[in-house]
Amino acid sequence: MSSLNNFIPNIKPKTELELPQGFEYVSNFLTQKEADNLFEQLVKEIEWEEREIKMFGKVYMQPRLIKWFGDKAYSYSKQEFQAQRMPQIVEDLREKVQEYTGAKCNSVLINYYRNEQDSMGKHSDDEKELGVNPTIISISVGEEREFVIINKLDKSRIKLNLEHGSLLIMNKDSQHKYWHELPKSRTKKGGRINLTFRYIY
Ligand SMILES: O=C(O)CCC(=O)C(=O)O
Repeated sequence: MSSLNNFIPNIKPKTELELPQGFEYVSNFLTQKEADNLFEQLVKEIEWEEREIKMFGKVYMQPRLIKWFGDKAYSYSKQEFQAQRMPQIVEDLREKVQEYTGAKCNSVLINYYRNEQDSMGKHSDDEKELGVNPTIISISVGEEREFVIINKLDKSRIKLNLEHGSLLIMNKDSQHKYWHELPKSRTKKGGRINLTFRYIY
């Protein structure tokens, strides 16, 4: 039986945040219980990978653990991912996400930020395999962390706390106009898992 309730609860996008066009945030996409359960199961069941990344000719360990699942192989930031079937709990979440957004997703990148030192640098999800205006759907569980949206033209920054059980949609031309990042935190943080569902062509 699915661990996720197919009923979409009283979800209201946080319009008061005045996010730029192409961003929509929903704080309570998952119930507290669903979000707790998802976090615990993913920590336990996923075979997390620690990967290297090359920057300015040097090799570093990525400051987070990752896992990729998808119907097709994918490469991003010079990382290669083989096609791999989603575990049931992730499959259930994909269905719920697709139902809410109307977008079709055939892959998911999962990031596990172990503590305040783990992070993701400034980037946009604009690989050609994602299509012209990709829809990226991001689910966060675990510790709340700050997510920063940076305007590519004027470099202005919008900060958004991604809460336990929340959903963030990035679509339209958002990947062309903005970068996003998940900076290290100055305050102590527990674990956080983020799943970004995408469609790979
Ligand atoms: O952890 C996050 O919220 C950001 C994830 C992200 O930027 C990505 O997977 O491209």
